[in-house]
Amino acid sequence: MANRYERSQAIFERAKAVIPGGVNSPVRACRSVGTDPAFVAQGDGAAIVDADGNRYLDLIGSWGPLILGHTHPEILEAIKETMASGTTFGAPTEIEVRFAEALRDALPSMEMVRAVSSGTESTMSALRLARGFTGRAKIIKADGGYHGHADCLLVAAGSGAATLGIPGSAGVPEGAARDTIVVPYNDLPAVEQALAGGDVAAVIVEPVAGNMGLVVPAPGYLEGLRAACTKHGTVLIFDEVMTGFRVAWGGAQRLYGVTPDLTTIGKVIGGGLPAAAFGGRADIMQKLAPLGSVYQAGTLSGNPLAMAAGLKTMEILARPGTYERLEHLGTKLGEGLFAAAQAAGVPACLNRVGSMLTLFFCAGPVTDYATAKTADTARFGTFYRRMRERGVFLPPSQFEAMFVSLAHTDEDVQQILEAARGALAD
Ligand code: KE4
Repeated sequence: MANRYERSQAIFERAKAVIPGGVNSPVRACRSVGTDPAFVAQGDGAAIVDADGNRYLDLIGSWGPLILGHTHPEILEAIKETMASGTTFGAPTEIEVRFAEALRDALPSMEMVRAVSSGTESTMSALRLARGFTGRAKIIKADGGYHGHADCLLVAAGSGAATLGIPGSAGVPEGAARDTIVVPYNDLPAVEQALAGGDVAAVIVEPVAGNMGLVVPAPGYLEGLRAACTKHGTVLIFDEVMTGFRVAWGGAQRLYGVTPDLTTIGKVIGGGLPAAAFGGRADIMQKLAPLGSVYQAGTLSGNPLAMAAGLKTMEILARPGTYERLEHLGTKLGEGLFAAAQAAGVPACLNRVGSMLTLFFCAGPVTDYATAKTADTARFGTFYRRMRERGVFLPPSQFEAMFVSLAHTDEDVQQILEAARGALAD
């Protein structure tokens, strides 16, 4: 049988000679699902085509940004139009103001906004700002929460519930980790215990967790974080890099009705180009250079092309029926995947909010990282490989979320479910 990955494999060999692991972001190497990556050649709405011409229905969506699907004509047009005037200036442009105004209109808690070029930059900057505003050193994050790769965030949970972090990566010095307290997600008493220790500048949390697989906030959890942070004068940061404009117009703060002090946001708002942002209470944001004493900067921050793609994306998402459609697709896919696992007698549980979802290969419930880790990752790897053979591109990790886009049709969902029934029967 012809090797369906011949070209991808040849490119991968070249890639490994010049890029560590052959990829520019580790998860893309597919190491946790026991196969090599397919190199993508073309996006096309809900689908992608790899270097060997194999076509897949895409449930990665570039890890969230492509809520409109690939090669959306209005997005490409907006970029082309903007490009005609230039690509970057290193000087302020009006489109950056429109972008900040659009974010503030959609998320009123973002009274002021600073644009950056990645989610990591947004969270790293927001944490420095919270520390500068409060004069405090400690930060609290959830075990299994991912907020990008700034040193103070690459911290593993120490032993016990609310203990000081230990480096979660080589190269992170003890000093960069020791002020980070790691607590279990959905565990409010652990946060209150950590806050009671004093000197906490910020709590940073994914209001819907997407980086341990999808985990939903327990009833009252977000409200509890809000009250506890207010009581201790600690800055509450909602990391909406993944949930912003994904789970609702605006984000999870609108869905759950809880207002953070700062929000970090990215992915969807870049429209497929590198753009992210952080923002929130004006009294905090005004501490930022050039107004205040907290330094933060970026050569391509507010890049006009990314602003154009992001603004057009937000404009399209604001149209009537958008989130109802995403909810419909997410429901169909989630219910169908769970039913397919049940029919195959495979222990599984399905967590979903809107168009982001995860099928965990364990009976569940999955409510935090400890329970997520009980999932059968070997079985997930087999499922991933079987689905790719059947033309469906899943995120290559049990601890990631699938994303459905507005480009997916009901027929696409049925095709995915057909593939899942086959893959699970194997
Ligand atoms: P980036 O620096 O990768 O743009 O954003 C970091 C980040 C921050 N906050 C949240 C909630 C995020 O999900 C992310 C990035 N998410 C991962 C996917 N789980 C990006 C994929 C990758 O690392 O290649």
